[in-house]
Amino acid sequence: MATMSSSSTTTQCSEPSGVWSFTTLLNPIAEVFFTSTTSTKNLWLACGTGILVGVGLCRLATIMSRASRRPKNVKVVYFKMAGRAGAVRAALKLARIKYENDFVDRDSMQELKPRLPFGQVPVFEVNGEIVAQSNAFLRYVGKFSGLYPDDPFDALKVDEIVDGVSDSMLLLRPSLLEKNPDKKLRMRKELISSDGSLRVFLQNMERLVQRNQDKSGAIGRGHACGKELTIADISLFTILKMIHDEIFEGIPRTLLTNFPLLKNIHDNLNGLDVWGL
Ligand SMILES: N[C@@H](CCC(=O)N[C@@H](CS)C(=O)NCC(=O)O)C(=O)O
Repeated sequence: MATMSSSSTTTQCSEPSGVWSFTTLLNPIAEVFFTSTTSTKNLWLACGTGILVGVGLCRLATIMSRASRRPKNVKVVYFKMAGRAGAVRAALKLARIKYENDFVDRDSMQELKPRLPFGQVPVFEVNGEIVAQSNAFLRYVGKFSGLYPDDPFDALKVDEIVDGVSDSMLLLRPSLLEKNPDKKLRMRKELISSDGSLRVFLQNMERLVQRNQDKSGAIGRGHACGKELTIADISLFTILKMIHDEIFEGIPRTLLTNFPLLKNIHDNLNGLDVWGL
């Protein structure tokens, strides 16, 4: 009968040949360290400590340099509503960056138009310069508040949601511009019909959030991607809130009950005291 010898135990615990592992990498280093003389060990320790201190100092320098670039005063030029500026205002509040609202109406907008980079609002005044594009500005603010990941892939996943939300706003535009109230309602009904574009957007977003949450392990924690609050949540919240608050006649808040993860994100963020103008 075969007995389990110490050599068979070793064989069982060793890595399969040809497979890279962390221990394969660390073993030669550990071997050198533990067979070294005391003075060599001290050299190793000094090198390790030096590297750690260096990395820490670099990180501190990045944080300080970023802090020194924080805009002192920002102006948000937009209508007196959330719309495409709601997420930016919320992010500015979370980043504790002071801002001022410069409200426009349809008339003043026409006057301003020739001076706006893309002839549209919102625009943002920062350090005396006018900058357009709400998502670009949202990312800029997110970088000062830890709401936008440093890791390029995590940032890409955040952008995927932010830009998706931006597209969904375009779906509402034709019915917003429609003057005839009956036609407006018909258009809204169409948007949320079983294959209507707003419903399909919400279905796709629910599925994406589900995949993101499965991957991050933060299931049901009320975030759109990753484990922390990001500008993806803030951006997504703005459209969910518009639906929840029934600001578009003909689009009822009950629509959200079909999308439990999105509803959870709405409920999770609704308590933040950052949603005003
Ligand atoms: N991509 C731009 C879109 C801005 C946009 O569509 N602005 C609308 C108001 S929400 C506008 O200025 N419309 C007036 C026009 O185009 O003349 C952004 O996100 O900032």
